[in-house]
Amino acid sequence: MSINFEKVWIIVPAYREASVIGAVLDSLAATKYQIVVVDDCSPDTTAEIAERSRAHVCRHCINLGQGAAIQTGIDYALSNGAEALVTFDADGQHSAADIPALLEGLDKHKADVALGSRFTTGGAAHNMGGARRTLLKLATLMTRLSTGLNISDTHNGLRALRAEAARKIRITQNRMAHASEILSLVAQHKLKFVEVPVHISYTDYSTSKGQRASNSFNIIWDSITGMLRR
Ligand SMILES: Nc1nc2c(ncn2[C@@H]2O[C@H](COP(=O)(O)OP(=O)(O)OP(=O)(O)O)[C@@H](O)[C@H]2O)c(=O)[nH]1
Ligand SMILES: [Mg+2]
Repeated sequence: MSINFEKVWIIVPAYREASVIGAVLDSLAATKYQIVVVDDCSPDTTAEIAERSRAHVCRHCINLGQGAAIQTGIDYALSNGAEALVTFDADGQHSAADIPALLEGLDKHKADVALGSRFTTGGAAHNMGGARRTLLKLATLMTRLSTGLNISDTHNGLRALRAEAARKIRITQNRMAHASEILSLVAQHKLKFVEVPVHISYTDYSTSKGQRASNSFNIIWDSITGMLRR
């Protein structure tokens, strides 16, 4: 089934991104896709800025984490007739120019999920530090071993899902472990996936605000306790 691009929804989880979200939404507004920003109870003007764009805006009344924000966006998009969904960070690290290739990945390969990869041929992680690269390579190896999926990247927030796949992938990990959970669910439901090269930028802003290496322990802990709860 080919994708009706007007029924593609871009899901933008956002927390304290007032200084960059305007530019991110401008880059997305130039496309023909539908956009939903999920403001995760930001104490700044993230939601107000998003409301001035053509994006739909959902607001969490308490801060829950990126995983929960994505699940809210998925629910909203599915209830508005989405045929495909793309998850796209609000902090300026993702590029709208990568979205057509992700959707083409779904279309051409009849895939359920298209996973963005910084580390496959043609992908890039601009200005990524060496320590983070090593940590991500290690995390990718762990994900390959735990899920059996032959992937080159993990914890990459740029991905596309068909609506049927998004209905099967219910995220219960509210915080950052959702990225591993999504890959586990892809394996569990035997969803067909394809990797697509994408470009992720590491700016001074994203590095100062983004994830610390020490948060890896929280992600591993959340993943283990999440698996035990299932
Ligand atoms: N950190 C964080 N981000 C959230 C939250 N809720 C939504 N987000 C959004 O989730 C996206 C990813 O968050 P980041 O902290 O940048 O995580 P990351 O991109 O995986 O990690 P870095 O590569 O270090 O930037 C951003 O668009 C955030 O605005 C939250 O509670 N905490
Ligand atoms: Mg980031």
